[in-house]
Amino acid sequence: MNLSLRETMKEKVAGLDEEGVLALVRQSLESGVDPVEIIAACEEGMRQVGEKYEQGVFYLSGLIMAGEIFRQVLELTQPALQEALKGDASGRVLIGTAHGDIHDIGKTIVHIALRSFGFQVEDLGVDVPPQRFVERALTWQPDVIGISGLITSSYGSMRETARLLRAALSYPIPIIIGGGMMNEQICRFVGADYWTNDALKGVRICEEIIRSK
Ligand code: B12
Repeated sequence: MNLSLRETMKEKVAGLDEEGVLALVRQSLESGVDPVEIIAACEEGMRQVGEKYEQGVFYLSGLIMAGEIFRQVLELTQPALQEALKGDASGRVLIGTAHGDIHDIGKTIVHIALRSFGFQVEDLGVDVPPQRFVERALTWQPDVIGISGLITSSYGSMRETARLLRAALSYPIPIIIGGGMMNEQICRFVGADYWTNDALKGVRICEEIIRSK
């Protein structure tokens, strides 16, 4: 994707220009632009929407609109994304968004990417209580747990989820946390093993975990 297309797409998302974004995405897909790059450009636009919300330029309705725009971008790009991300990985990944958090766009991208690469994925949805992760992990015995969290107030429930999982499972379960604001410090606070703010990096971490088993 060239720089000007990337900038235009980012600006259209940040400007909540729904029709403009969708037209540009369609056009880009038709001309063979990598769907991963389309998602990345839109993700940057979403970050700007968040900044505008923080600055008081947008209200909650702006976040809602941005979520709706990205949902449609995902719908449009999903077939090309699945085609682009093929793999023959094996392993079970249990994912969900932390208790108290309802953001699910990033988690859905991770879900699509993991499945496309060949993983079995079970998605517990959003606002998942720690005990629900534990119950499902006990019956399904996943190889990896992935928890998504975008708001600061979700870090406590991520930490509780990790604590309960470690206490309940008879094997050491690798835990990855993901979301735009993740960093090493949050990872340590939560007691997770890995963190990322990039779905494909998450897939690579899962591949590495399975390979080293
Ligand atoms: C859209 C949006 C919403 C939508 C979400 C719609 C939906 N269906 O998800 C709605 C309107 C619901 C919403 C609500 C709120 N939001 Co909001 N939202 C956003 C926004 C603009 C974009 C998020 C997004 O989808 N990004 C695009 C995706 C693709 O990126 P991503 O999630 O980071 O995912 C990528 C990676 O991180 C990674 N990843 C994500 N999860 C995982 C998991 C694993 C396992 C792995 C491996 C990887 C991985 O893969 C993805 C692809 O690479 C962000 C801004 C931002 N900077 O993120 C604010 C933001 C997250 N929201 C924020 C806030 C404050 C709220 C509200 C509290 C607002 C309110 N007053 O009610 C509520 C919270 C509701 C709740 N209890 O959860 C703040 C959080 C600040 C904070 N420090 O806590 C942000 C940062 C905006 C801001 N800058 O102020 N929001």
